[in-house]
Amino acid sequence: MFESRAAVFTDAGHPVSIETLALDVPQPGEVLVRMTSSGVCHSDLHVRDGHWERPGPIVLGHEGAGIVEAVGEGINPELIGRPVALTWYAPCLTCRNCQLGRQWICTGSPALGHAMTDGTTRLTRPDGSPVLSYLSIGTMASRQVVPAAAVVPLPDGVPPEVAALIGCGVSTGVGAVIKTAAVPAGATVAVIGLGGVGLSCVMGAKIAGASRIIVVDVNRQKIELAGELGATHWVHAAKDDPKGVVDGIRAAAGNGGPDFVFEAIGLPETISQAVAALPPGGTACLVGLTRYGQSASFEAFPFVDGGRRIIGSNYGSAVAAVDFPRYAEMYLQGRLPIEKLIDRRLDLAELEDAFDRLRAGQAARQMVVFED
Ligand code: PAD
Ligand code: ZN
Repeated sequence: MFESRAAVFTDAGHPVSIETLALDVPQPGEVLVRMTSSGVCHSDLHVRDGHWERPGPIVLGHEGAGIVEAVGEGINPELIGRPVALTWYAPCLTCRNCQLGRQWICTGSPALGHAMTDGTTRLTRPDGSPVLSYLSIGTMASRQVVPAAAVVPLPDGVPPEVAALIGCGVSTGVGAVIKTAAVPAGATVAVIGLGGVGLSCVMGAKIAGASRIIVVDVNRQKIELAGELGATHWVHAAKDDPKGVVDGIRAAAGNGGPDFVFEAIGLPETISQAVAALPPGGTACLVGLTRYGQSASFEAFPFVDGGRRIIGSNYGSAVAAVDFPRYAEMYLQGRLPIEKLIDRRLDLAELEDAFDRLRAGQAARQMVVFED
């Protein structure tokens, strides 16, 4: 039995509690990871604020990296001591989508139940009651047991925070551009919303060789950071002037609008802006996740008449075992400056403050650091 210091979500809209939980040893097909870093992603905040129903108590966090400390039966012991990034969508490898190579929309992932593959959890409170792990990995914990399919070893030399960011924001944003939308060199790209995900879309557009990269945010500091990552044009969005945003994107792109628009916030109004900014033949790629039950709208006639497209991108179409090491390699070559996303480092105890800053759109990526 181990101990784990973890951020536990129990009730929507209430602060998370920092608790010391008991952690059982890994069972067959499982891996024990000592966490080194966990990013604070807006998806954790969606859960914390009750936008998505999630069963409590559950350890938050899904963008993490660590060192393997122990393995269960059937797992290669050579993994012990290896630095790994964690995928928040451990594939079942047997459902139809996995068989088709589309692990990012696996329908049998243990992540759907926020538990191990057998549906049970390795974490308990002192009274013996079980605690779930968000998306089966609950990375806001000093130690975790996770399904082996969630663990991806990375090449040497990748810092823990960079590894953690590859686990969600980077794969989601870079992958949306280079995998889901497959943006060709020379295309024009706009990105609406510049959090960890949108800034990663900017990095992806740069790698893809986009000719113009237009960025949109309400926060000027985010726009400046996007400039360091490759943005060529910007629109400072005023929340009360949606048409001004659309006009600004179109003017900056030329040719009637950008070939691709990536929406990386998840608000109905910015989704509508993404579609409205498209020229004929353009593609809106929706990356931001809304609250449950929300719809977005667009004017149907020009959409059809102009042969426009809308696509959804989950996890940047990531096949973690293949794509995580690729992104890590690009980081090591200096082509993905992932470290620039790091806004500040914090202790788990400061998580509510980090959520406040994220809610206000102030932070790029805030990283929880775990002391050994
Ligand atoms: P974030 O909160 O760090 O970034 C959002 C950005 O949008 C901030 O920079 C805000 O200033 C900006 N913003 C807010 N409102 C507006 C507006 N009206 N106009 C322009 N800019 C605005 O979030 P994040 O980057 O962590 O996550 C973004 C979304 O992506 C969020 O909904 C998250 O849940 C989702 C996500 N999706 C996937 C996926 O697989 N599709 C994975 C991970 C995260
Ligand atoms: Zn995330």
